[in-house]
Amino acid sequence: MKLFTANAPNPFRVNIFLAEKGIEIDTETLNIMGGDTLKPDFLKLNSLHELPVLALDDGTYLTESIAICRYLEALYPDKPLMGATPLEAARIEMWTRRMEQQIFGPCGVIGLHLIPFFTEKIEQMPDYAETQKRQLARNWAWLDGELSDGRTYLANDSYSVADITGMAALFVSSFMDLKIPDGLDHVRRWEQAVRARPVWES
Ligand SMILES: N[C@@H](CCC(=O)N[C@@H](CS)C(=O)NCC(=O)O)C(=O)O
Repeated sequence: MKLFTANAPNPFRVNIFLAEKGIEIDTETLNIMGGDTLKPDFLKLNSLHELPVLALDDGTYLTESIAICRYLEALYPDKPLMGATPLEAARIEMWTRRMEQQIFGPCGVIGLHLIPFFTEKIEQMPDYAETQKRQLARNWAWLDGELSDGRTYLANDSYSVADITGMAALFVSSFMDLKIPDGLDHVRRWEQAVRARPVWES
C-alpha cells in the first residue's frame, strides 16, 4: 500500500487522519504546482489528476479523501475517527458533508477561481470567487450558531474526520488569506481546539 500525497488541502485530510491514528504507511509526496499530477504516469492513477491517491498492493487505486479514510478506518479501527456506533457514524458523516458543502467547498472554489495554476482545470471567474468569499463568511456565522451548544468538536465532543475536513478549510483559509469573521466565539473555540492537537504541526 502506498499513499500519493501533497502539501495541499485534500491530501492534508488523509495525512492528518493517518497522524491522528498514529499509522505510518509508505508515502510519496508530489508537487502539484510543479505539475506532478499532470504527468502521464500520474493520470494512470487518477484521470482527474488529483491527490490523494492510495495505491493498493493488488493494483487497485483509491481516490477521494474520505473514501481513502474509510478504507484506512476499516483496516485500522483503533482510535476511531468515523464513529464507533451507528449514530456516531451517521453524525460524523452528516458533519463531514456539511463541512464539505458549507465551509471547505467554498474555500476550494475560491482557490480554484483565483490561483493561476488552475486556469487549465476550470473556466476561472474571479468575480465568482468574490461571491464565494461573502458566502463563506455567512457560512462561518451559520456554523457559529450550530456550535453555540458548547460542544468541543463538530459532530459531538469527540474529535472526528469531520473536524479534519474543517482543518482542511483552515489550511486553505491561511493559504488564501481568508479570514473567519470577527465575533464568532464558538467557531474560534472549535478552531483553538483543533489547532491545539499535536498533529496540526505534523
Ligand atoms: N474530491 C477529491 C478532491 C481532490 C483534489 O481536489 N485534490 C487537489 C489538491 S487539494 C489536487 O490534487 N489538485 C491537482 C489538480 O487539480 O491538478 C478528494 O476529496 O480527495
